[in-house]
Amino acid sequence: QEWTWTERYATQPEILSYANHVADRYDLRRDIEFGTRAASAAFDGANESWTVETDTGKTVTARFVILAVGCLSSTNKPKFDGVDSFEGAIYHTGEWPHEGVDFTGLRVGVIGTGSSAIQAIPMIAKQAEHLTVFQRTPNFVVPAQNRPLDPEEVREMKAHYGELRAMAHATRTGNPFDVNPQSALAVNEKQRNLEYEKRWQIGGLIFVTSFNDLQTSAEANETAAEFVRNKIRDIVENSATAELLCPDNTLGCKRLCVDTGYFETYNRPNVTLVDVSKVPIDRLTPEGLTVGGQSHAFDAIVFATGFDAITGSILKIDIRGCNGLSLRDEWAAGPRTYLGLSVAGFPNLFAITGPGSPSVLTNMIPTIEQHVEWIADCIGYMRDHDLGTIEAARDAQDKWVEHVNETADRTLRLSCNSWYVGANVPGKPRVFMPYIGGMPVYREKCDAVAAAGYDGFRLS
Ligand code: NA7
Repeated sequence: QEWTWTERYATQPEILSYANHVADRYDLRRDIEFGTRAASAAFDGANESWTVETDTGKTVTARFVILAVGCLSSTNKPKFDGVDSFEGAIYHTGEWPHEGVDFTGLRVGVIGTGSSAIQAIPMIAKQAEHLTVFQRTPNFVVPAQNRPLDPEEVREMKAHYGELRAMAHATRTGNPFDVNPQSALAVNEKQRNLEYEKRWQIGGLIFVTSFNDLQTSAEANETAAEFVRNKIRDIVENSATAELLCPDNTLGCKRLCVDTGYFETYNRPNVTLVDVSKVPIDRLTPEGLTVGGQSHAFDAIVFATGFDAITGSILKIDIRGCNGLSLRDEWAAGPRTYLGLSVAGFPNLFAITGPGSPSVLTNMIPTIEQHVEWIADCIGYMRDHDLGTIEAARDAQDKWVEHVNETADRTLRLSCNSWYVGANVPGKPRVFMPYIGGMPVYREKCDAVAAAGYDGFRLS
């Protein structure tokens, strides 16, 4: 109630101010060690405790370790040959300099066309002398329709936070927005396009729920995909560029992107699109990079190449459970968890939005809250019952992994090379990592497990 958001999609400085406000409001700073990286964590069975070693040399012991390392926080930097030889500046969208970057008058190359690139490209194009975008896979993009929030609208929302939250908890994605219960194939083309147009004008991810079968029927999905392609063809003046920008995969298979003026940017005279889908980037050179033997000279290159998602930041820490069991080894063929919260062989270790939980397929804030509350209750239960350890039972974990896989198999989500399946990181096992069953089902399952005295866990 004390905080007032000013835009529909807040900018980075506003979100950072909010995080600082929350830290001050709840006096959190005294519990945080900033600038500290956990390098390893090992469980000591005799003492039923964890030892965490940090890169500052400080070692900490604790009964419980909660991994809250983020699903999209470990950057993916393709190891192009010659990357160290480039004489200009290299940036990654996930590690942007806090002081900002001024591209005025520079020749800039952007590698990638995911959400980060789609937001960065229009801004960079306004400053750069020339911008060249290297696209491996075109993405479906819907407008953000960002705008300042009306103070009256903010007052109204604040008066109903409780109800909005309750609505959010009742939906699959944790967003209290309108999911159309109809099939896209149950209405004619004109009605379909009216629905798509309505949602296009509202903006944002509600486009994916225009109809109830866009994620399960390829035929239904194609109607939405073609609607977006026609928008691209309307906006982009050069028809060859427009066709290159038109995706041919399933809409919503990769995460739908949200833009402000992305496609319009390709109408600028200082922007060029280079297709690297068939002929990849060969290497970086002192002057820039080469594709199919052709050189492109730059003063700066921006890697908008995404993240080693969901498991990347967890596996960067050398985690050892019972008898030195290594989490990296346990997950060599893909992550295995019970409810995304716990791993067999790793007592008193919890993950927030871990693999096998709804995580990135939902509105992250309420989803994180659900895990925090569940874990806090669990630790309270252990204290009240004088218990030393809790860990997933292997058979419960196996069944959960099977359920997560089966649920994903029933959708179109496995049909493309997304970061949900780790396809953007060479060598990463191809496994659909988040749980796609939706928040209400998942929340119910977690609550039932707790109510049954932590069914599927081993407690001692
Ligand atoms: P994404 O969505 O993973 O996008 C990364 C982009 O970088 C994507 O277009 C990739 O193409 C491209 N890429 C990655 N490696 C290469 C190489 N080697 N050559 C050329 N192009 C490459 O990351 P974002 O940061 O944009 O977004 C991540 C999430 O943050 C987003 O989904 C939201 O949830 C917020 P590809 O598609 O793999 O062919």
